[in-house]
Amino acid sequence: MNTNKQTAGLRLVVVGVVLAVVLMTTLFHSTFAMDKSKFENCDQKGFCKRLRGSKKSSYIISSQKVENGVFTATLENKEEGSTFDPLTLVIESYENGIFRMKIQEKVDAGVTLKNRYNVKDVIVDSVAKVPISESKQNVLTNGNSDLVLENRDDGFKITFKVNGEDVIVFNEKNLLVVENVLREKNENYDGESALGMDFTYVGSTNLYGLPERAMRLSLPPTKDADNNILTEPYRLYNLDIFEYELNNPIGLYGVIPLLYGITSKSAAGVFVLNPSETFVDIIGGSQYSSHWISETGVLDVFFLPGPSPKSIAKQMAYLTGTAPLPQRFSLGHHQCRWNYKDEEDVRNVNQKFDEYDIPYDVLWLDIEHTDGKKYFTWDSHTFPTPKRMQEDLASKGRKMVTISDPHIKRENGYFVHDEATRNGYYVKNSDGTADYEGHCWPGSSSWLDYINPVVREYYADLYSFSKYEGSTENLYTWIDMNEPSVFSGPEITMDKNALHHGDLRHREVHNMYGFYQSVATNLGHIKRRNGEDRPFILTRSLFAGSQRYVAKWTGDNMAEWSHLDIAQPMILALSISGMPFVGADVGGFFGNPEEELLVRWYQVGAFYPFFRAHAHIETKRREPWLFGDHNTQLIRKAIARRYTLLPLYYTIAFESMLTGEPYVRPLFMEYPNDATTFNVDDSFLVGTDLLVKPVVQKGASDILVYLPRGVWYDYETGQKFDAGRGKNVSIATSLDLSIPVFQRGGSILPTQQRLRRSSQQMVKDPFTLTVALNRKGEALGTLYLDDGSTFNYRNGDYVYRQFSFSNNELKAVKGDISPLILNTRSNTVDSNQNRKVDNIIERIVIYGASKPSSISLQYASHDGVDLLMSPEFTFENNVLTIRKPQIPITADFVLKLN
Ligand code: NBV
Repeated sequence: MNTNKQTAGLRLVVVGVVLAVVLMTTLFHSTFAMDKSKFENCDQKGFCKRLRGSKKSSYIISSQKVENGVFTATLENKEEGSTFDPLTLVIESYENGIFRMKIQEKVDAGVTLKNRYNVKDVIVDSVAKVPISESKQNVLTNGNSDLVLENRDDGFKITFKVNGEDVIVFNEKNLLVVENVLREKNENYDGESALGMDFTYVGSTNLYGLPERAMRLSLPPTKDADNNILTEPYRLYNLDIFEYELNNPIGLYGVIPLLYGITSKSAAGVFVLNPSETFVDIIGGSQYSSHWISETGVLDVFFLPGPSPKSIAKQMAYLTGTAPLPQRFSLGHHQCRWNYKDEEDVRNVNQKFDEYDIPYDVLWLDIEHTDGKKYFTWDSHTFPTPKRMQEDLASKGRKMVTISDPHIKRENGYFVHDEATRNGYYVKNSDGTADYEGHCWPGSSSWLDYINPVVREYYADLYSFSKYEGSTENLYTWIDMNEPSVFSGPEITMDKNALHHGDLRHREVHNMYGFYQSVATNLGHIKRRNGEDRPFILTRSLFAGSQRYVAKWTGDNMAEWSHLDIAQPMILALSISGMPFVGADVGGFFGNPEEELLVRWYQVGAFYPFFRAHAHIETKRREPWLFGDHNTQLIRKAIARRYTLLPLYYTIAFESMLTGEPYVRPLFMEYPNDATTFNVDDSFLVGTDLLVKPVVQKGASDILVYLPRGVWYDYETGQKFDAGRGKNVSIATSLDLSIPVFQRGGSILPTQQRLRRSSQQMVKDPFTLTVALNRKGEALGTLYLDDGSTFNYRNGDYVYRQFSFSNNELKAVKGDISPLILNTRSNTVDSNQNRKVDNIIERIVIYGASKPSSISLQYASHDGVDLLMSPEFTFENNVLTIRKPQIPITADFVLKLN
């Protein structure tokens, strides 16, 4: 009886516990969901609804002429009684076969027009125009690519031709619309001047670009070939979406309006210079097309000829600039959390990294470090001695980053608010009578109007050491919430009618608000030390061109396997669109990662260009030593791997500044003729030479990796994989084995193998070269070195080495940067390198060589004496290791395998 009662009681308890767990899990999950009711879709936006429907035009080209290398024409509407007004079409051209097309209302059409906003500051000054000529009737050429103009019965089309092949057709579907303020007005009218247009990507069913969203890299159609709606269109509108959902075409924090298509023969795309809210449909079928709908602005399109995905990246960089060489420390490992509570917390965390022998470079402070969310101040209770704290970090070669959001607390006596109010530096409300006000972290807030260059100067000066009290030269900046995020605003952002400098409505510049905060913050960092060192700034929002000023991360992801998985395509989409310095929160921002997930995230995060662990304030602490010894060791190993590769990352970043190629890239960028790579976005290449395959599945014991054509070597063991013309290989994996990483046969990688506390302590360390031979027994590689922080490289204060292996000889010579330079007008690097360094090469590892009988090494010593020696070597498991050759890194040498 008694036992029965007990069992019944126990059962009740068990049921209770189960119910509680179920309830908690549901609750937990229900807090983990994007609130879709907060965001509008295309149908709820008048302009999108109007243009996404069947609104078609039938323009034809008339009165065309080429004058002074510029093409102009009128687009006349063929249909009688239609609401479409005549338009002006202007086409010009730039170097590299780029065409630029602008379509606007014809000003002599007898219509009163509001001036449309012409974007500034995105296209760099160093671009150069190339005159257009008419090679045949209706064929415009710039010498590199052509535009063929054609009037058909139902309207005109323009075909972009590269190497004689059609690649993109503009207006094939007659979706060109330039709304006119007078004609379009009706009671549902919410915009003033919407734009619509279509592009067909000839022969392509793989379209890429349009960051930022949590999607696969190859963008799926949003409509089918018959124009049936499949999903919402892709949305290009900077938004702070709380707990964003995966595979939702809605846009996240940043926008780069680039969309290109590839086939196994070509790549070609369009870059649409428009910062207003834009929707893009991708229409499926045997070849995809895109339909662009912008709320306002100028119809301003750049046609990018490719012909390869890499050349598209270069053409974007040619137009919008490359990312400058970052501070070396910023390529190290960053430790962040919302929030490190106080100075003692910072001290402890910093110390623990040393105790556990885990390198890191930067400790980050989130919003709680401020006095009541007033940026440029410190909470005097928790952070009473910020300078001392930074100096303490600096004594170990480390830096600090503080956050600085764009909302300014409306509190009298707060100097930023007082000055901004007094000087009229805030964005204004819709009738321009008062400062725009909204709710954000500090409570009632206003937003600095970065669109105004005067405000940018003002904001830049806030970063001066005298204005930003408690800051030192070891302090750098994180700008968040700059979409801008406005808790009380429509769709959690700023009212579209808010007024900016120059009488601009917020709707006209929305997607550039974060861009301009980036410009101003960057300027502040340059100014505070009179240009002595390079800025380091991380942003959440961006627009095309932001790469010139900031690094970028993918915002508030979740501690879930699916988010670990999507991080790769998100990073790649930004990388191929011009923003190379990117990363995702390692560990996942929301929620508590299980141990396996955390370890897996570190293992791949260590290969992201920007490598930072971060976590939400309500999560459990998750510094690397909190998960048991074994996991700590695994995380440590992952981080250490990044540090050994720092010379490679730094070299890639330097080369990227000159070439415009991204730091990490999808396989198709290096293997564009291999169509299998088009849908591979779950692995990536670091530069051209390391293939990284993240493990994003719990409990995985083996994993399929696609190796493109050629020979690859397991980066750790040197095990050789002949991929023939490209093939899948199955690789054993476990947490202990880490994730698969392969070195490309044909490459030479510079590394530093000694584990230090931070990047600064590695400066004098010797190098290891890892040579991986291709089928011909050849390999190439480079190494860039400088002081890590200043702009002195511009005057030649750097070392750039080139290594090559062929005919059983490894040679080192001075590297030549001239073939890398994308645009000589924007190049600031002196090609005469003159830096003196004492580092040596302490080891050379060769994958793919056979065992030599002896090795000879020849080089000139510092004082010019010719040295000849026979370094020691071992040959084990097909890996040849040359021990202690001790060659000065700047010496030209020849190492011969006999
Ligand atoms: O400043 C707090 C957080 C920050 O930790 C995160 O990285 C940002 O993306 N911030 C967003 C604001 C609130 C997020 C819920």
